[in-house]
Amino acid sequence: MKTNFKGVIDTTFREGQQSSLLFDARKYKFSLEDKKAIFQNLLKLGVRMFEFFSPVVSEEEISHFEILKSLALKLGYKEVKFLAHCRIKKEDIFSALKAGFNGLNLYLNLSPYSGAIYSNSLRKLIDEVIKIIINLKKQHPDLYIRFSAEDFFRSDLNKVLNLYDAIHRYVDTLGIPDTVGIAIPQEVEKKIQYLRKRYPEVNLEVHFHNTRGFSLINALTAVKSGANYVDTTILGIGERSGITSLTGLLLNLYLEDKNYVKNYDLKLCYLLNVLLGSILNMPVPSTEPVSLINRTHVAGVHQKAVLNNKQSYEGIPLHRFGVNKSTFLLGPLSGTNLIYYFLKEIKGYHITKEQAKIITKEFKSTFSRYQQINNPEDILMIIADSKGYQKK
Ligand code: HCA
Ligand code: CU
Repeated sequence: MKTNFKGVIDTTFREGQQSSLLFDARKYKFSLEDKKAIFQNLLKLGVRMFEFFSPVVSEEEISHFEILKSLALKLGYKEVKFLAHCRIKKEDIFSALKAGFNGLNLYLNLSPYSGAIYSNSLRKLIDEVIKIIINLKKQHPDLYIRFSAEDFFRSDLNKVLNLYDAIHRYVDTLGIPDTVGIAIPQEVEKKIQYLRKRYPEVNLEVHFHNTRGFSLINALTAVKSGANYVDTTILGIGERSGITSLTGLLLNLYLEDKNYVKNYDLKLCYLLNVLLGSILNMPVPSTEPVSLINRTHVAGVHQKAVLNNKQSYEGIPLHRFGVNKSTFLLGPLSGTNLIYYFLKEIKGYHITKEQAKIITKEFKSTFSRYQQINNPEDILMIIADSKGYQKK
């Protein structure tokens, strides 16, 4: 398989910290301990590029970045890119270099909604950007530089192309962010293929917001159309409805072709989702592909079928992504098979299938009477005990 895809750029520490879920969890930002746990597990998974806030945001962010950088070295990870998300402004760039970043994710908004072009002519803007970038490369030849025209999909394509034509020789990567999440896959395919042809030598990085629910399909489409990097966060958290989910993307790339994700230890995916869920004090959302809920079965006929053959209602090998078991929710929709299995194999009652059938009938018809008991399994055992069945 010929692919341009080189990997994900994780921005949980930058875009992710702009998520309202941190406000809901009354955390507002990650603690150093949160960041260390997230960082170490992302490294283990195989992530090697991390985006951070511009150091001008706060002294605390700088000190956390320094600690994480030395942690990576201590753990023996040498080829890690630490990318500072900076406005194309001298103060941001200077403080990022001073703090010890080895890459800059620079950005500027050219869309009609930003005002940047109107307060300045495009020619003048391009000259300024190019001067800064050429100087940077001259003084720091090893510095990784990415440049993004923010709100790419609402910007005048010709204006962005004028700028990208002028700078593409001097940067490592050109960014294509869908800042407000308006792009649809057909447009993504067309534009990425076009940019790929126009700039064959430079990396293309994409960044999709999930406003319309398209961040995952847009990212997948971009990779298939020739993009090199995709920005992701764990659980897709980010500004407004967030961006592409890291594990959701890895799963979908795997289903497309295993070679895309050969550098990732996929079985750590679910653990990462659970880790962030625990930090945000919420379960892994049902919209996440790599979730236990995708292996949880409720209807009796489904439960019976899955007990015989998992593939009957599980279409994706989620066990490869760390979701190691199927779950059956016992409730009034469950059938004899599951209740027999549960009482005999899990709880150790000496019962026959016929006896399980009688218990099931009673369980379904009397379930609503046990309003003070929250756990359906407890109700089931009260009924089994009332019949005098013995446990092993
Ligand atoms: C932001 C906007 C941004 C930047 C993406 C990029 C976006 O919060 O500054 O630098 O490529 O979605 O455009 O996240
Ligand atoms: Cu963004």
